[in-house]
Amino acid sequence: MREEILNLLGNQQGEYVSGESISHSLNISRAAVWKQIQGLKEAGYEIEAQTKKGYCLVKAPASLDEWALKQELKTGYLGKTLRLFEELPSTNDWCKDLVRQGEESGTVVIAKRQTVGRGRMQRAWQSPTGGLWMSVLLKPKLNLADAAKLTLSTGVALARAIHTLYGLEAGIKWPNDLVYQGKKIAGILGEVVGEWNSVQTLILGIGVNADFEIQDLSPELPATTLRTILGHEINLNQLAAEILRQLEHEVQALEQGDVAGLKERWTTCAVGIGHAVEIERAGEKFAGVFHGINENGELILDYDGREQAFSSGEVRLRYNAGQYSP
Ligand code: BT5
Repeated sequence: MREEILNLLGNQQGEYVSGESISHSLNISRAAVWKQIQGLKEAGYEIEAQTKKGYCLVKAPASLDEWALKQELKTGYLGKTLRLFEELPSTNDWCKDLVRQGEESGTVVIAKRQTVGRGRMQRAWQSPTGGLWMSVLLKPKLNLADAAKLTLSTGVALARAIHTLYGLEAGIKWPNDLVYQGKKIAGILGEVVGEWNSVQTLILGIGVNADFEIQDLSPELPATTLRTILGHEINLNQLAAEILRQLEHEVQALEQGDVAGLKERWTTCAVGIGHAVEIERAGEKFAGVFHGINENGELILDYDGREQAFSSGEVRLRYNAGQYSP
């Protein structure tokens, strides 16, 4: 019912639709229409009401809302099936359950807050209300090696979405943290579900510190939020839709074999290339110069005059400038 009313109002956004025509179209009483409108207002919809004219949808909410997100969505298949929750332990874990139930590729799970959000390597991810905590379920037409590159693609999609919407130059810290002036804005957790040698399903978990203030995170974290940086409200529906649009584009590019293009786009968004860094692998430290990534997505370190490749699962990267370390 809620969606039907929104569709009626949304079809003529900015214009008035009479209560009588809504009640007639949906076969409900005028009082029921009024009640639904009150509910929508409480959910953040700006709706004007005039006695003679009826109701006019002025603005959809900036907070997460399924109808509003779908209006913003400009993808072919990503997010067409959307599951939005008030709270989940972790959207990645919920997505894994969906995979077991045979969910289709492109489904997106979003929670307004997470109670046990996860980072990589069993690290915790703080997920207060106002963030964008989202997992994308994908069955890409890729082998395992290429599918693993989708976490790089996701980083590119995030950086590009943030640049497109806000003109903000956030950079990717290898392998796929999004940072601004050394502080983390977003992180990605890519997980494979299924057999090791033939990728069946991939879950791309995306966490963006979006529409909340930095005080909502532990003070010791070298983190920031889009709202703190930009000083205004962030429309989470618009942000989610733009990330999904960019991501769909990246997935298609990779499925068409454009690994070189991905590497180039990733490199353009990356921070720290050409700078002194320190890599830590199983307690061993390697100080050298960050030379970017190879086509496998591995970090290339110029170490003692020779190039050495490191894969993301096994190392930590620190910029010597001391700007950022997780
Ligand atoms: C990541 O891990 O950056 C991946 C984060 C992925 C989160 C998304 S949200 C939707 C989906 N569902 C989930 O359960 N997870 C995904 P990593 O690079 O390991 O970074 C983790 C570290 O970042 C922590 O150990 C903290 O130091 C720091 N951290 C925790 N919460 C943070 C936050 N909100 N902002 C910035 N840094 C944070």
